[in-house]
Amino acid sequence: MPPMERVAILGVPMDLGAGRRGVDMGPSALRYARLAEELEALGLAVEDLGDVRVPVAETLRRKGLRPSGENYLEEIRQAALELKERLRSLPEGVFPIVLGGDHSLSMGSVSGVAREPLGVVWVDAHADFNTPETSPSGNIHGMPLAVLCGLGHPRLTEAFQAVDPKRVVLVGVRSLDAGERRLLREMGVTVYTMHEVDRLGVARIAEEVLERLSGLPLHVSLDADVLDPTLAPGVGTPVPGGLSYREAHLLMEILAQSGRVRSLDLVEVNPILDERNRTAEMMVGLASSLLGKRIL
Ligand code: 5AB
Ligand code: MN
Ligand code: MN
Ligand code: MN
Repeated sequence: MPPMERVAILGVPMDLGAGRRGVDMGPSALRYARLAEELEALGLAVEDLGDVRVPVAETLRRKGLRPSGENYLEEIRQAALELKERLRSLPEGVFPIVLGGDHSLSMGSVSGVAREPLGVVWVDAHADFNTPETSPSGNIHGMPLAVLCGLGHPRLTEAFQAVDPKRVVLVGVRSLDAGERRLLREMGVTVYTMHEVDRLGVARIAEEVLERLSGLPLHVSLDADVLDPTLAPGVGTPVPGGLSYREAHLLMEILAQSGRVRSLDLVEVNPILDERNRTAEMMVGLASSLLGKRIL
């Protein structure tokens, strides 16, 4: 199947779910890295729909709210709900790319595109499978995948539970908290850690992912911190030992060749921590590969 011909870009300038400021500027950094132009060069019709509204952290701090714990839960819920509604109202056949912003936005993106049973490929150094009980930080960007699978704060699960944990695959994981390790096992989520990347290689893993999620349309949620921090320094929670340039591109290329990818998140790009926007540029390159850019 050829790639989708129409792409809609939607930004979510949110940092309320992260422990460090600055990731709210990720959508601008990705636009500045010429995301739309790169995709247009592939022959796609690209429309940028602007940003979802997200409150500025300082305005909330003034009200006595704090970044971690459940304090920003309602604000994050509201922004993710707006994202979900905007994605629901897109015409059939449009490929949405959601620009973050911290990864808590994926509660809205995945639930917004899950109008039919869906496979989720979560490409991340972390599993984002904490609940308020297991989280060491209280930061909601460490919880969205658990919420999507129905675990976590009821205000979030009632709004965003959207996927069967058996239809979720993680790739690139190398940092898990004790509680989320247990939850992943209990829920039967498939996890390819960096150990498997080293032993099996990305090509074999990508083929296994497509096989496990066979017959399903796919959503790819790409967290910039899956990349090795030497390639992608502009992230709030870097972990050494990540995907190489070639591994990351190969993963995107094999997923693209399946013709089944329907939507994408590009998240956790923090331009304040970056070097001359190279993390955003890396993410734009990966998006191009996922949407069908080929060498020959
Ligand atoms: B990201 C940590 N597990 O819950 C937590 O960047 C880090 O969206 C979460 O993957 C990282 O705070 C969230 C320690
Ligand atoms: Mn993440
Ligand atoms: Mn991460
Ligand atoms: Mn992060």
